[in-house]
Amino acid sequence: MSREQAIAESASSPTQQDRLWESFRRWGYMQASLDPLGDLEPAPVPELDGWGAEADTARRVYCGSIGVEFMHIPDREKRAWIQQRMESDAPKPDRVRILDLLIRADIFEQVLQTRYLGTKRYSLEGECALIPLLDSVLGAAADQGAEKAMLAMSHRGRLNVMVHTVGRAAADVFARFEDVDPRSTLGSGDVKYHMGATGTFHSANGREVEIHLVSNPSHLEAVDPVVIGRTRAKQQRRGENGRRRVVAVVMHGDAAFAGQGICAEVLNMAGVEGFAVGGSVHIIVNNLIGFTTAPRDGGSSRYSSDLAKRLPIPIFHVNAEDPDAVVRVGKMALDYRYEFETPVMIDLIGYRRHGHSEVDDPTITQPLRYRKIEAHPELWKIYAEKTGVDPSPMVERVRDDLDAAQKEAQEIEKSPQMRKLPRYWGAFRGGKYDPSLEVPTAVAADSLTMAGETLASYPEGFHVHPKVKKLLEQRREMAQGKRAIDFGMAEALAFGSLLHEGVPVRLTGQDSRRGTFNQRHAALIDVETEDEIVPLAGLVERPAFCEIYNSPLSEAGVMGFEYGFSRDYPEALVLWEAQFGDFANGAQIIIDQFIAASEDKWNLLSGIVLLLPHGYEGQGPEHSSARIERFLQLAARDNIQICQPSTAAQYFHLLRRQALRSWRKPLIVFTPKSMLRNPAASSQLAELAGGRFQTVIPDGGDGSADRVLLCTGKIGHELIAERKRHPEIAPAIVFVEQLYPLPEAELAAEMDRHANAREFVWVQEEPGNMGAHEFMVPELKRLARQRSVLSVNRSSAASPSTGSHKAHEMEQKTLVSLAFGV
Ligand SMILES: Cc1ncc(C[n+]2csc(CCOP(=O)(O)OP(=O)(O)O)c2C)c(N)n1
Repeated sequence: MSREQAIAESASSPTQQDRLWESFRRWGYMQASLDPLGDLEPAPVPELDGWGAEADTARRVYCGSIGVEFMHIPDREKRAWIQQRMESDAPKPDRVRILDLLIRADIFEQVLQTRYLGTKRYSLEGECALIPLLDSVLGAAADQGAEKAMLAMSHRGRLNVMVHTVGRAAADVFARFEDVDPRSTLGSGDVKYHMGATGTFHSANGREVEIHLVSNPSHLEAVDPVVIGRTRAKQQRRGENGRRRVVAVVMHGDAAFAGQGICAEVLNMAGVEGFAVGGSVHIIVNNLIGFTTAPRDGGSSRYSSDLAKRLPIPIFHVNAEDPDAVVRVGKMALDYRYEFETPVMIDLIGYRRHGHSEVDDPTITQPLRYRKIEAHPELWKIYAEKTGVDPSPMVERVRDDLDAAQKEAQEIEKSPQMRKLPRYWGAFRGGKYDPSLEVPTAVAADSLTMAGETLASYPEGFHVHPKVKKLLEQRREMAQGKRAIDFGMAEALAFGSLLHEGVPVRLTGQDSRRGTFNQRHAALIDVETEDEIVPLAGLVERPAFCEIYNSPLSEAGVMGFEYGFSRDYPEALVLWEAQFGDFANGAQIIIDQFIAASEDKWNLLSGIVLLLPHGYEGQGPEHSSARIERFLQLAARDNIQICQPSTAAQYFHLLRRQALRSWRKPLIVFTPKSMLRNPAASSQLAELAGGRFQTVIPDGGDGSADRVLLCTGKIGHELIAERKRHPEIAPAIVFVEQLYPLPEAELAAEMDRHANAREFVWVQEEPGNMGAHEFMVPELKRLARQRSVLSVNRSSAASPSTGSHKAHEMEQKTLVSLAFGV
């Protein structure tokens, strides 16, 4: 009986033989021969104790250099696919090509080592099979129709991949070791093993795939959601078949994959509609060590990849010292991704020849393992011997090529450009703010009224929730100018008008479709059928698209994804919303390493918007503060914009300004909660139909006040309410709507207008060690021209606010009284 027949029969009558095969399919990976140094010993699995010819065959298939985990996949068709590929004869490998790549990879590292002794390069030696693996994955992708691959990886082997996979000239990489032209990067830039690179991969059968290796910070795995978001954007740009045309390949370290939570966040997003990319290819470059830490201290399970079992996807473990098996796995994994559009996981198990970096001595912590490694020959030597292919001419050629490249590098005067920006970035710029960048953001009143009509309408027979129905009626009146416009409607009109002008809008966050505060209702839900309609879709003019998604309950993963999306859709308004602003701290790495610093480090721009609900309303320490102070600390060289619009019209103009200006800078918006529907913060239709975003809202008075209160956000409205109660004090109240870049001219003009003012007071709800206090007070002192600058705030505190609503109210009252000097 053929094996196929046996498989078919096993469905109806399990025989002993079938059970034996089932055991090997299920557990074979636990005894597969995966570790070139033999430290990862076979695990005892009684189900695999069978003997005889059939057991030997099954053992050869499932316990050789490939160990595959796939029996946890509930879908029978997917299991059968893997089974069929594993149990068929292996395709014939191109051994000359494989050997050539192994030699290139190894000797490249050795040349770096001898020429640039004492510099860190994070060698790939011990894992050189990564290069033929990528060759196989990308070659198979090209055959499947991929025209672009987005690669992400950390330090290990990055320079090697740049040359041998991305196709950058070795001379360009060497030039970075020569460290030419340091003046060009003083105070900014990044180390060579973090830089991105663009190039072309050439497959064995002559196809080409454009490659982009994404710039990457030191924080391991932080780049993962970024590359996925970028892939999604590039797929979306291509429209039909985008998922086949662009593929993401994400490489991980074994310690990092096991330890970094963001890996779980990214895997969890893989099948969610708003974030799916048709499956990403993951490769763990598994050297069974993390810096000095052994796997037993790096995680609680046998394989670094075990996290991936949370998804119904295959995990291929492969011994990095069997290049034929490695190449086979690469193609199998890639084909699976194309067949089923799910992620696939490859665990490439090898070793690390040197210390963590080459200046590090590994024999201090792993003396026995490193004794073994020292005696272990390079992989290309083992492979040449095994295959009988003569390596000598190849070795000579590679050495000659690299010698020439090094000479060429010494001639290079300026750091070579490793990257090319796509054409769609042509219309946008970064750098310093310049007022000539401003564009009109107002929208004609009749257009707003028409947009409002669309936003408030739904098909006949659609059963809207009574509360939403009332809101829609109010929105219609708002757009007709019969009722003041609140924040929710201002946002809908900003999105709607942009969509109508052909600007795509994408917003994600937890519960963002309805809105945490019941304020958005981007999707209307039929209360009888749960069918959904998105009124904004009625305003979309091509080439725009409108995507508003609820996201998984993750911050770093989702924000990283949206940052990535914004990198490849500069013409779109891309927003990430926090449930409450303080939760953005779960994504602090993305904020620090990408959003705030990517222009400085990599000269890469993004127009991402973070919407962070902020305000002291007695909800306790964790729902009050979006940590304005942290964003202000990150602000320098006009890298980001930090704004707190205090009215609906201001929010409308701010969003439109962000999309319509050609200046691409991340925008941090502190958004309201209780102020969402507060009449004091709502606006008239005319304020959207005219005007623009005001970075400072001056006091409405004649400039004669002797006390000027300066503030940002909700507290300003409370100060205005207090002034109504105390007309005898009547301080001027100035709203600083944009904290960064600081609108100096506007602030100075307003302060100078109050020529008689004795004192300027910065008023904030946040404790003195938080909020904008430490940023604003020195700036105000500078602009006050010798006049007194005071501040009123909550006392410095370890946590943002009290947990007691009553205590909050007392504090708030005192704060306002102090501001008034009573
Ligand atoms: C989030 C984070 N924590 C710590 C470090 C410091 N660090 C850099 S590499 C490394 C070890 C990584 O081990 P592994 O993921 O196995 O990759 P390998 O270097 O072995 O290829 C550590 C701890 C870091 N870069 N990022």
